[in-house]
Amino acid sequence: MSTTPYRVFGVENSPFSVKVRSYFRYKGIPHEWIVRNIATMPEYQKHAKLPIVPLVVAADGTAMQDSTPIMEALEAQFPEPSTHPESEPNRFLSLLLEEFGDEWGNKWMLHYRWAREADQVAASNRLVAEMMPDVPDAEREETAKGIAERMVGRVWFVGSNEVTAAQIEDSYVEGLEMLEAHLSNRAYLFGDYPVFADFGLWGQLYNCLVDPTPGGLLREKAPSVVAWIERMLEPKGEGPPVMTESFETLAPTLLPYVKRMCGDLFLPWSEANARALAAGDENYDVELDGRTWTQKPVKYQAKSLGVIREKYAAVVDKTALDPVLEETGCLRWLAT
Ligand SMILES: N[C@@H](CCC(=O)N[C@@H](CS)C(=O)NCC(=O)O)C(=O)O
Repeated sequence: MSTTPYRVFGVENSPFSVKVRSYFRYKGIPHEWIVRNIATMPEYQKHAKLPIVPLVVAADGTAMQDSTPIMEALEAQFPEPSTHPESEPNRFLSLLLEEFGDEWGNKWMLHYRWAREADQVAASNRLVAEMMPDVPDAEREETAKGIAERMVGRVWFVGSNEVTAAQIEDSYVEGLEMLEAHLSNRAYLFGDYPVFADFGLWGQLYNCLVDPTPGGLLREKAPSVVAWIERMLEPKGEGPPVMTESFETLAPTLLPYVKRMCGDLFLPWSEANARALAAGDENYDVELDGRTWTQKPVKYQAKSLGVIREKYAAVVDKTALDPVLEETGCLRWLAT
């Protein structure tokens, strides 16, 4: 039995794992980070109900999976320092951007990781080094090649294909440029302290930074985003103990990002995906920002759209929130 209260099974190369680890670090919740590899697999398998990381195991053996519910459960138990902005519209925008980071940010990360040879080689070698440290040197290259081949065949899952590649990459670059403007004069997305939005988006961009193509774009176009990525590895609050900035000072650079990323791309995509899944379609096409997107429907993202809609519905006083969601083109996808 471990003497630390929480064990976090994860992988450095998994955006959702590092997201949860940074959350533990920021909150100061005692935990042990356990790399899920061949050696730790039997212990992992004793607790995991789904074959995914992160897996968080409490001292009493309670197991948790899925990064957002994990953070919500911990937030209820360890409310300070809070990782939610204290009022609307900031509070809900943080939840929306967390969901955006998890689901659209994951398209950036996985697409770039497996789209070009240079990134495939870098990523597959990192995966072998982290998860199969005992593979003899002579077999390393072959093993990495096998991983790359398998993964290249699987990125359809996030909708990365010949039709969508340009839109994924354009949204990455546009998103970085907008985030650069936003983060050039603040430490975290909503001011001096990290909130759910930071953790969700960060896990994906932290992983983008280590691959040659997306990492090169980050360094070239977004030095303030790189500084934020580095800060978020061990996040600490900065400045006076004010939770987040006022909406008015965030809005000029935050709202354009929410509009382009969530209103024009992510939410209409998520809605089309959920519709196709409900209709039992094999494949779907949707017009996103004037371009055709095509992919097979995926289940988890339909469920998480339902969850963000429930979170929207649960906002008791929507007076400050609805005009902002309307202005950013998000309202029609959330208020159903
Ligand atoms: N929605 C889940 C997604 C977790 C997830 O997709 N994890 C990936 C790694 S980033 C995974 O475990 N894939 C299977 C594997 O690596 O064995 C979450 O937020 O935790």
